[in-house]
Amino acid sequence: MFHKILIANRGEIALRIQRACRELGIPTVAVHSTADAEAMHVRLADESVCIGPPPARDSYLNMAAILSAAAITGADAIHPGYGFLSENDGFAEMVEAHGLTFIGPSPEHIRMMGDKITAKATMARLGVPLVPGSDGAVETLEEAERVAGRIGYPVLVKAAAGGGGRGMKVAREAGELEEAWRLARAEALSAFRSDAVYLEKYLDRPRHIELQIMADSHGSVVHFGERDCSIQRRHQKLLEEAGSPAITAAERDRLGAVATAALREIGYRNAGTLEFLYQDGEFAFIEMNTRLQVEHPVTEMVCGVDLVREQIRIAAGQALGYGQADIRFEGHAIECRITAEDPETFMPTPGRVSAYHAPGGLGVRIDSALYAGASVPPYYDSMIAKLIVHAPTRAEAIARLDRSLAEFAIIGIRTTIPLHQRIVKDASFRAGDYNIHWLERFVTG
Ligand code: MV4
Repeated sequence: MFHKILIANRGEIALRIQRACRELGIPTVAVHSTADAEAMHVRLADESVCIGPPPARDSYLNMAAILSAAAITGADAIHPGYGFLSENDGFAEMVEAHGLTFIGPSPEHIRMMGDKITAKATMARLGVPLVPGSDGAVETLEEAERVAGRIGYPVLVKAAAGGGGRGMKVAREAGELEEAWRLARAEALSAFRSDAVYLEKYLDRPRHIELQIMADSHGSVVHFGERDCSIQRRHQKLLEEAGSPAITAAERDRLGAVATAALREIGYRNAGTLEFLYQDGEFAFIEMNTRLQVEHPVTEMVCGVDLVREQIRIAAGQALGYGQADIRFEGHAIECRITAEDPETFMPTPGRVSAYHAPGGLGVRIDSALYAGASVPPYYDSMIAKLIVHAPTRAEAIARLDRSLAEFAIIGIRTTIPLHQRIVKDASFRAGDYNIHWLERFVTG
């Protein structure tokens, strides 16, 4: 097992990783920018190192500073959390080149899934269902026209290096293709320095359902079920559920079997998430995330597993020690991402939290680095707390969420708690009747 783990992240996820380390008896090193000198992830770590000024590119993305911090503290492994360097194959490679362990997949697998075209081709070869589309990259407008003619409009032009919706344009009919083609390529080039694009049939009202996978370095691969992440706005998720109100246990088992077989075949290691669109009873793979995700707690609550602990054990070479048949799904879990944003305009609201009171009681979990007197800096992601509830049924989880949101007091800055309070009272949310467009209409209408 590792002797000391450096956590290359901040906020709630840095705390989450520290908690897993502490339960495994492993000391932790926190890194922080000058803006985070008083942050909870620094206060609770065994050791801390300041790695630079507030802008992320000078601190939490500063690979040389992070590797130096690991060297001077004698850490033998680095957990990247999510965001920042978590899906940077060059960083994973550099960590290993310095004789340390990167707690995550191999650099090769990070690279493979970072290119959506390679990711799709790999999954297609292994029998995972895809959205109809181009066979790989589309090089010319003429080729795009041919593919669109074959799959039928509407189509989406997507950046190979894409993610978060950037470099993605819809063409509803043939007359819109040239414009979508040009815009997607230009946006891809400026955002990702690559103008490689591909085409897909546009699904107009899908749900966003993802499957949690865990693989050890001995060939064992299991899944921990799905999460429904359809409640989102501008590619930022607000609320996630495990399981999805839209799918049956039989559909989960079927998808899980195909996905785990595929990842076993490519020798994938550590945590991963396969993203699907689900519409008219069918799953279509779109992307794979090669990191721990923000919403992992809902999966932990229904499976009773510590996913970060599993990541660390696997990175240390340990076997999972259980199989798919040992994994049971119990009850229902929902997570609300609470951000320091105006609940109507979504403008960031950084500042000082003068008073703080978190909800509690049976089936309530708060993952947050907030405390009374804490400052929310303007430089980073605005998520300040995750409220996770677990109950035997979805209806009971919603009741628990409703009462927990009413208990939650974050004073001094505006937050999205009032928006979450409205969502949980909505009839169509309660019916589980929503898709990826639901929230946009809810907040504007
Ligand atoms: C799609 C789609 C509809 N049809 N692909 C958005 C970002 C990237 N992760 C994939 N995305 C989408 N791909 C086809 N063929 C709709 C979206 C999409 C979306 C997907 C998941 C979660 C939220 C979304 C919001 C808008 C669009």
